[in-house]
Amino acid sequence: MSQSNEQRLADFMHGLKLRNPDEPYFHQAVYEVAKNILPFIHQHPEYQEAMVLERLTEPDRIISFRVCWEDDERNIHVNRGFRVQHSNSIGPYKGGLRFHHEVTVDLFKFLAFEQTLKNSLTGLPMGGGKGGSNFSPRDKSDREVMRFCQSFMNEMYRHIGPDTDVPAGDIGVGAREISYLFGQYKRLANKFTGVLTGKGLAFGGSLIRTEATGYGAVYFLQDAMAVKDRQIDGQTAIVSGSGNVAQHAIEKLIDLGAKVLTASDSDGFIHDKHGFDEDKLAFLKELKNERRGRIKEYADEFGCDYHADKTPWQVDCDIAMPCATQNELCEDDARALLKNGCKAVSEGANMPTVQAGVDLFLDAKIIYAPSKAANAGGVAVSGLEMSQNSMRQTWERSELDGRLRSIMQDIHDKCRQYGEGKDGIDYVQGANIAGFTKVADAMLAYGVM
Ligand code: NDP
Ligand code: 2IT
Repeated sequence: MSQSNEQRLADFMHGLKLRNPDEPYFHQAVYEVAKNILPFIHQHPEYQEAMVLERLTEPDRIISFRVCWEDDERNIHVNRGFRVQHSNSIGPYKGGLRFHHEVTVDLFKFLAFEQTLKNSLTGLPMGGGKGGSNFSPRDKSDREVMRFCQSFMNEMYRHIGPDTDVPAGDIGVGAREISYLFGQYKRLANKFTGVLTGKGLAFGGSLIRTEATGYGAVYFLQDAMAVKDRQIDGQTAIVSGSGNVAQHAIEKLIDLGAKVLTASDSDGFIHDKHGFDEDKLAFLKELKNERRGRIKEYADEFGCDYHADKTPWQVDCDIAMPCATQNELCEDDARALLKNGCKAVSEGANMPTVQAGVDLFLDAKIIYAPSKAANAGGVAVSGLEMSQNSMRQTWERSELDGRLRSIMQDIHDKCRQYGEGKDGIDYVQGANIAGFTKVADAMLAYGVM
């Protein structure tokens, strides 16, 4: 990077931090984008003159509200709900809801900003948003989760709509939570519309939506490996997480012939030297989705190693797929992966790698598929769910999987177009520029707002 690009980045980040103090996630996400976009807009002064990046790093609006609910013992709890409506330049706000005890406005600002660029990459007409609550469904009964979701929607419903803002799931928000949320929206608004995605198949949900994020991250990896004449078959893979994204990344990796050695939750990870097979994956799904148990029970069931309070990144592998949470892969983890022979990283989670780790992967020139490109399959199929709802039609599984496959290939190719240099493909640069230009062009067209 030339001195002036470095200076531009430093100046930009200085201003952003002054405007958004104490928001390290948001700073991290914007830094990773601005690093690529500032040199790009220096070459395209129309974006600079219109202050597009400054405008794009200021959310359209942030909504915060009180959520009261009663537990099974009739104790009253007060949580906080959020929705960051980041940008509706190219479509209604669209993005998941996260229910987790550690959420903050900072977290949702980073996720909503990333979502805007990710959704742009899908090629579908969706803006970006994100929200949720500092409520954790863990250790709550179904009825408690239901009462919380209904109370959350009592306020949320006035801010969303099929042409306004269309939430979906994320950490802690799966099929059960979406069903309760949708039921309450329908009751309050007296409308049956595609206001949420990830719905059950009986009430407007789409086939392949459950699988889409994990499958999509593996499809992206498949295309990136094909550029180097390599394939997934016969590779060893390590995966973190054991929720929606991890389960379906593991499923597709196995399907394509990889040996998957690990899975994790917030208590630790299992290391299964024989690798997952269909039966073991079925056990994991039942454990996590039905019994809502801990990953240690997998080790107890199959007699493999369990490492409490550890992440899987020290395990030898060809492929690593972080599919749990942000900043779960630190600088030392990235060093260990490279030292142990990892040749490809595809991110199912959002921003799972710290910036220093990203820099190490880019310097080492391994395949590094950043989250906003690699995990876009989930929201892409959400976009297809919205289309089906609008048309009051349902498409078949093979049709939807085919569309997901081709959307991921298209995202890969766009990233390649903007990220290919003499040393290979920088997918971070490619994803950032390709995602940015579509949103930026719409903003230019609208004038100053
Ligand atoms: P789930 O709630 O289904 O699963 C989350 C998994 O991550 C669980 O195994 C959970 O363990 C683990 N986890 C959560 N927080 C932490 C933490 N602080 N430290 C360690 N492990 C943690 O969520 P999803 O699978 O849907 O989401 C996973 C990631 O993928 C997130 O980053 C999400 O933003 C991203 N994503 C999800 C999409 C989707 O369609 N669902 C789409 C695109 C991205 P535990 O049960 O112990 O909490
Ligand atoms: O991070 C994400 O892309 C998601 N949680 C999915 C969002 C969606 O609207 O399907």
